[in-house]
Amino acid sequence: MSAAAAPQPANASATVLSRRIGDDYRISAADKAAYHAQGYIRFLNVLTEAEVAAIEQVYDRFATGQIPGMGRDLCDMSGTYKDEFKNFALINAMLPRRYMPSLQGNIYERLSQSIARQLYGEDMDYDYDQFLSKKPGKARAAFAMHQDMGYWPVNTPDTRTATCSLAITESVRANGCIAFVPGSQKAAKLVPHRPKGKGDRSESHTLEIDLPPDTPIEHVEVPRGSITVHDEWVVHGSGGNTSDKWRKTYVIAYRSRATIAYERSIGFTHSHNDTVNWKTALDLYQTA
Ligand SMILES: O=C(O)CCC(=O)C(=O)O
Repeated sequence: MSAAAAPQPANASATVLSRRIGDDYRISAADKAAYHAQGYIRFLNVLTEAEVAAIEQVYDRFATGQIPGMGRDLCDMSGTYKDEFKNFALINAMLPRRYMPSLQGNIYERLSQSIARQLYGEDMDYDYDQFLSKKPGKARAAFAMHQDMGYWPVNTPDTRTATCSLAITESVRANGCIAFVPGSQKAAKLVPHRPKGKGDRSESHTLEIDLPPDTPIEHVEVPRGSITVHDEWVVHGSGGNTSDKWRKTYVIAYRSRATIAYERSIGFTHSHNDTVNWKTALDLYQTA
């Protein structure tokens, strides 16, 4: 006689979706697999309106140039270090937490750390943060296509990275949302990067790569309060802002404790004021 089938709980076959539980953002197995397959993922509506509004008040002090003493950490990623702040199109405030320590421990930090640790393990810690703001009506406010590894020391042994981007405003094609080449992270290899414009890195921090014209690109549109995450090898960038509204993004990247310790020991802090004493993608490109 066969045993009677055990009664199934009502939701036994229901798919478990990614969801927020307090300061934790629980990633579903399907989303985790999609992240590793594509090199990026989006999580919709993670922060509440009140949480984003509170962060935006601080954010706007950087985006309007009210924080003194940043040197090259306040620059235009679509221009040069010589540009005057009033003429910036893509305002990049590096390391806002360094210049305003009260940002430490905010709700986005707590949620994004939970995301990074689920994707890569409990040794993932805060590495750097960044505010990226595109002014309205600035077609030139594009972030050139690149791999994040293109900007970092190339000899770091453990490259694992989860870079989280919180949409402080909605992020859509018209205001220059982030765009990825799906699966381009799979080779885990640097493609040649060159300095943007006239080719002098002392004039501009920005690097760029050439993509074949038929390269598939996914533009990832998200509402305010959503988070996208990408890895260190995926090719990505973003277009200009042709809309009449700002695009504001709050980036926090997580890397392993060992990697952070190693990179600090060679003097790399992600500040544009660092003196570069390490091998970069540019050395590879110039000697290629
Ligand atoms: O959000 C963007 O426009 C690009 C940001 C980016 O390239 C990055 O965070 O690595």
